[in-house]
Amino acid sequence: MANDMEEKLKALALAAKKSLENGANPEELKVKYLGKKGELTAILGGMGKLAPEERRTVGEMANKVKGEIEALLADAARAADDARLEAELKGPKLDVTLPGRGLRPGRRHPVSQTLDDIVAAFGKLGFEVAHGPEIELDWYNFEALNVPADHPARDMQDTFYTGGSTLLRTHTSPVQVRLMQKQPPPIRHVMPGRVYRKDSDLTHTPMFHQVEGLLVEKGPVTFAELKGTLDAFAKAFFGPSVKTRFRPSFFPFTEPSAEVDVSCTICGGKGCRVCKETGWLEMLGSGMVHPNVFTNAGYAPGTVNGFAFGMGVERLAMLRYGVNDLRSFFENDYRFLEQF
Ligand code: 2U9
Repeated sequence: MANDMEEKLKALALAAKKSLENGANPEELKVKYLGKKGELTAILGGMGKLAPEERRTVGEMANKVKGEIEALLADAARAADDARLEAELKGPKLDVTLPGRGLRPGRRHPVSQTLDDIVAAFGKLGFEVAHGPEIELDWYNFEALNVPADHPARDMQDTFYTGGSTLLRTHTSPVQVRLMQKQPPPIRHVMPGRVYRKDSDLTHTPMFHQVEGLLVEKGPVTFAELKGTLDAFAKAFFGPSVKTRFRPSFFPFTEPSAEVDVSCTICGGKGCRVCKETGWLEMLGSGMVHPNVFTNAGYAPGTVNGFAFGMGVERLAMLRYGVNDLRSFFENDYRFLEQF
C-alpha cells in the first residue's frame, strides 16, 4: 500500500514536470495538482489507511513532492512574466511626450455672476435676500398681486399650469406676498430666482431669472426714494457714470408704475446700434405697491407704504456683456462660456 502511494507520488511529480515542459498553464496545473480537489490532495486523503510508520515516510515524501511541484510552478510563472515583459519591450513604444488634454478650470455661469452682482449691489443699500417655491398657488402668483382673472398673463398660453390651482411661478412676486404674511414692516428684501413663461425667441426663454425687490415701511415712503434707490443700483451695477430715466408705465401690482432706462452702456448715451440710436437701454420695471396688494397680504389698508421693482437677470447680462441672443446662455457651449 505504502509503496503503491510512493509510486503514485513520483509519477505525479514527473507528470507535472512533463506538462510544464509541454507548455501547460502553471495556474491550471496548480489547481490540478495542489488544489482542494487536486491529485496530490487525493493521495494524501488515502494516508489514513496506512500504518503509523508508513504514514511518516509517505507523508515526508508527499511534502517533498508538493515542494517540488510548487517550485516548478513558481519558476514557470516567473519565466512567463519575463517573456511577457520582453514581448512588451519589443512591441510598439508609448509616446510619453504627447501633450496631455489639460484641465479646464470651471467658473460661475455669466447669468449666476450677474445675479450675484445684482443681489450684492442691493445688499450695499441694506436689502436682505428672501426665497420661495417655484411651484406656486394661483392665488400667490396672480390673485394676491391684483392681477385680474381676465388678464392675458393668466392665459394657458402664457403660463405653465401644473394642476388645478398650481403653476410654475411667472415672477418672483409671490415670495414678497409670503414674506408680508409672515412679518410686519419694515421689509427691505430682494428675491432672486427662476421664473417660467411660455415664451421662446431671440429674447425670451421658457425659464429665466428675475430679481425683484420690495420695501415696505409703517410710515411714508415716497416715489423719490424709489428713484434714489434704483439710480444707486444702476450706478453700482453698470458704473458710476450711468444715468437713469423713469417713464410712466402700468403694472397691476403697482400704482403709479414706471419703467427705468439706463444710459447706453456701449455709447454712453450718444446713440448706437445697441440702443437703436436712442441713447437709452430698458433696465427694469417698478412702482409704488398697490393698496389692494397690501390688503391681500394681510396689512391693514392705509397703514403701510412701499415700493417694488423687478428685473430680468438674463436681460441685464445681455446688456452688460453685449450678448444679442438670449439662448446662448442656455446652450452651455464652452467657446461661449469661457469668455466670462
Ligand atoms: C409685490 C408688489 C409689487 C414687482 C414689479 C415689475 C414692476 C416689472 C418685470 C421686469 C422684467 C418682470 O423680468 S421681467 O419680465 N417686472 O416690471 N415688477 S414692479 O412688483 C411687486 C412685486 C411684489 C408684493
